[in-house]
Amino acid sequence: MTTKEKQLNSEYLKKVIEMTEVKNCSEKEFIQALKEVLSSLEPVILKNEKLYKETALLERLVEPERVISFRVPWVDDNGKVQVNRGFRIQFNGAIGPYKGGLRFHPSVNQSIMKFLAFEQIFKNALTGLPIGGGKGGSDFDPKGKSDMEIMKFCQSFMSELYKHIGHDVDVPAGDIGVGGREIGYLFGQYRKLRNAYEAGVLTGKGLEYGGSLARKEATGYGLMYFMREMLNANNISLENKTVIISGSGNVAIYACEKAQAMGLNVVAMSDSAGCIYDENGINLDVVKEIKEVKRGRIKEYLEVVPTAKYMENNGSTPAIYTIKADIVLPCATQNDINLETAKLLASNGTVAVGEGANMPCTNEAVDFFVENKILLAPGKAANAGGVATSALEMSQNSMRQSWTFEEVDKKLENIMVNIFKQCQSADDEYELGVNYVAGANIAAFKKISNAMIAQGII
Ligand code: NDP
Ligand code: 2IT
Repeated sequence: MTTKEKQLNSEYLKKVIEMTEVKNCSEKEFIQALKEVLSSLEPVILKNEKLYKETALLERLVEPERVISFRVPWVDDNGKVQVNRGFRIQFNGAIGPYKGGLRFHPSVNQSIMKFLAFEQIFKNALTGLPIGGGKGGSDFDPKGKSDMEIMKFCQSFMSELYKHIGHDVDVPAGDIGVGGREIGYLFGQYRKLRNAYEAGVLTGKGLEYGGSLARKEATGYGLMYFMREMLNANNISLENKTVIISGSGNVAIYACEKAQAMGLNVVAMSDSAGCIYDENGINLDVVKEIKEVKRGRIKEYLEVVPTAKYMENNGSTPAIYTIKADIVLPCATQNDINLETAKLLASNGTVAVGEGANMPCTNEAVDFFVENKILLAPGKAANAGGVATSALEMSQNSMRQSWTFEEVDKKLENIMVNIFKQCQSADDEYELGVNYVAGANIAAFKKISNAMIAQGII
């Protein structure tokens, strides 16, 4: 039980949390996300408890509008039939068409899909753009698969998914294991099945066929814009700061690129097997070549930079978090930082943590950071630059125009500055004491709850 749960005064909130735990008892990540959000909403719930109760606002908020699960059969290069499970969770469409990525990873299950879709509702509301919350994916493992196998899988996945999506209905994009290559195959199959060129049905597309400049960079760049705002607001200078970044995928690479452009020294990056430590600063061109071109492992960095060190993961704390750094950017996956790791970071002098990934800190780690005044930029705010730029891609597709890199980047920067302002305002209004996790949840909730109440009991 986290500290926040123990202190709840709202009977309505307590009842809803209990109910959701019973109803979703086998879905631990979903329950974790629900508890983090719901328990932080108490100050706003108490102000209007009667209305929320009468309209069953919270009971409706925690129940997805639709959960779609489907079979994905495909034939591998050896002619063997493989069967995976596909998902699309259309969680909340009050603000706009469902919007959120697709994750291809063997760990994918309904609980992970629902936690991601639930977080996405709040994240998308914070962007200020008209997008509802959704998420999807499959337990398909892209590692070690040939290009042909990836294509066949994507085609089979889309053969079912296409029935449920559309540019005004639900707009998927990438997430772990889904990047430009996969979006290309998915778009091709959608176009063939629909016999129409509906560019806005997917985002993260290639630049040749409706993609937006700066979408690839957006999540990582946006994270650093948010970090800059948060550090400035708390009088912490960016100068001479060292950074470690978990992961070495899309988010991690472009967080590193922007951090370096801001003059920060990024000394470590990782993948699920271990991390590289280069005290002179990571050579990002080498990482890009390994990850974006060769689709290799992070330890191959040492083949080009032999002075760097490689540390393999063993034990409950990923090796990267044993490295001392002022700023820590978890950009890999959920629950990467538990309480023990959070304490280790604190003892190493970390002043700020920026969640590039979705829910990379356990609830106990979140509480520890907040209580110990380590600045925490919550994922649903700090990594919203990706989906925000996806929404900008949808706008460009609707207008049949495209903006320059600088135009999109500037809009992204403004959106991130505005998201930080919303977190700060909620923090001030509810006297949260520098708690941007609660600030983000409250700011997003206000918008979503107003939209849901205005639209009646649906
Ligand atoms: P990628 O697939 O490009 O990269 C994922 C990275 O995380 C890889 O380095 C991968 O290592 C590592 N990783 C994945 N799963 C695990 C695991 N179980 N344990 C340890 N390491 C792991 O994904 P993205 O960069 O797109 O996504 C990273 C995070 O950011 C996710 O939480 C995603 O939900 C979130 N996010 C992504 C956005 C986007 O626009 N792409 C937007 C907002 C959030 P390995 O190769 O060894 O698996
Ligand atoms: O978690 C996320 O916000 C994403 N994976 C991006 C979603 C999107 O629709 O661009």
